[in-house]
Amino acid sequence: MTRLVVVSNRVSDPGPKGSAAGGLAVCLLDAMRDRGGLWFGWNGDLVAEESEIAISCTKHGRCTLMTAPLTERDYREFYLGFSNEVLWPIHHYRLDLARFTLEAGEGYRRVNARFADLLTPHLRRSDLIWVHDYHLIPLGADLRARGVGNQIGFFLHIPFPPPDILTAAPEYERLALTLLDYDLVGFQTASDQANFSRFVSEVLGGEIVAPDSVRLEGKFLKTGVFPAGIDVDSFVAMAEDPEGANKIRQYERHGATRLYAIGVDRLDYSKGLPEKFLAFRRLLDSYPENDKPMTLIQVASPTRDDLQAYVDIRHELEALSGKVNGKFGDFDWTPLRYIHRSVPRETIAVHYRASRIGLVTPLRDGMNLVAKEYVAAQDEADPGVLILSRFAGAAEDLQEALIVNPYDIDEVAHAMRRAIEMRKEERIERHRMLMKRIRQHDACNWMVSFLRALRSCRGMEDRPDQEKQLREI
Ligand code: GDG
Repeated sequence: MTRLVVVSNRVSDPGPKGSAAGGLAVCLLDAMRDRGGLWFGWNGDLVAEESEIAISCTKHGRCTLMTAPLTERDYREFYLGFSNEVLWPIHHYRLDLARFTLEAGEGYRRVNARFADLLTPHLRRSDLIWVHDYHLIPLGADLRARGVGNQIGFFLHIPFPPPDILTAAPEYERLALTLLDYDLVGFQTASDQANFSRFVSEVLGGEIVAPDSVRLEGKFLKTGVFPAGIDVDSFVAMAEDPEGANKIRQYERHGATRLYAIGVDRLDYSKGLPEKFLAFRRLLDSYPENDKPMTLIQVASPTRDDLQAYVDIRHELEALSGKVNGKFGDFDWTPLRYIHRSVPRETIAVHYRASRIGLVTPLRDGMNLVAKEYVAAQDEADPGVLILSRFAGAAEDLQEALIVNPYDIDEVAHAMRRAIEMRKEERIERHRMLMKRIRQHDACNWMVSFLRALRSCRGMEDRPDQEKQLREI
């Protein structure tokens, strides 16, 4: 059978099922446990010198994890610098937050080239290679330069913005050209795919052959839309855990309100957290004094806190949550429970289930798996309501959510009020449709449809010289 080789910046720890963060990791691990495969990437460790970099391999059933550390300099230039201070903000339409330096660009190229150097000797002729996300855009081209003629696919988890935004990034043209070395490039939504095709035609001077293919300088590239999903059944099981429900009942007995809204986000400026807090404050303002309509629980797990933009947003949220609690809090009520640490996945699942509202309001998001997890966790006989930003990729599919513009504080506050007052029959009907959609696009369908599309792309026969080189490695 064809071996699957997955390459991502970080490799997930394959703990017990359900412990990995994100349905993506869970599904990839499940699939690789079943069919065997190789997962290559950074193990999270840092070393001082490049000469100290060595590959380590661990076996988990039929799945091999092959990892390597980065140097401290790589971490600064490749990871924090180019990946997270250039590509992340630009792909999330935040040109104002992008910080470009020559060292960062050079570090990005260096680490991608090194990944290719480390991986190439371990590849087999028939491997199917799947590269993930914005850290590794040029990896396909780096592998081709080393004679790798296998089918190589790339999936972008984050948005692909319109050409006007991307052209503000120095070097983006060169970077986008490297995408043409893949056989298949996958996007979360049709609008990301269309933006990419426009970039190829308007900026690079290529041709849009069809909505799912472009041509440039004799290279032909297939693109596709593959919405990322979650492992629905494992999430349902976690949310239904009776012990979790007991815990919730205990603290409900001590609180002033039984209605909760929940938000779970990495603490990232793309997630629209200050706007969410302001909308919640607007909701509380709209009720008569002394009414305690709802508590907002916001888990904001720490992320990339070596970067100034992340320190700034943390300070902003601390100030805002303090203001809301200062103004509306009471002896028996903390209106906004802001949790700035990582919480176990099982705890998140039972809190989704106990919350009348799932408040998912990013300013821009590739997909947003939290929206899908919230839906999966609901009690189908008395479900909560998903409020979802129109700028999350998930909104292309989850139309039965209350779709909002996250910049419009009044609109979000109004949607919260509507969700509080929504009759059970309407909640059940909306939830039934949403459940159908998240099952249609679950993690396994995402992976299977991507790999099927990749396999049907042109193969080695197009590159006989590269095949020869590969044999010689
Ligand atoms: C990228 C794209 C795209 C969060 N806090 C905790 C925790 N989480 C889990 C959530 C969810 C995952 O992390 C976050 O996934 P999202 O999809 O919401 O967002 P990103 O991390 O930005 O992911 C995104 C995704 O890739 C997949 O393609 O949807 O657009 O940006 O699973 O539950 N998990 C635990 N503790 C926490 O405190 N255990």
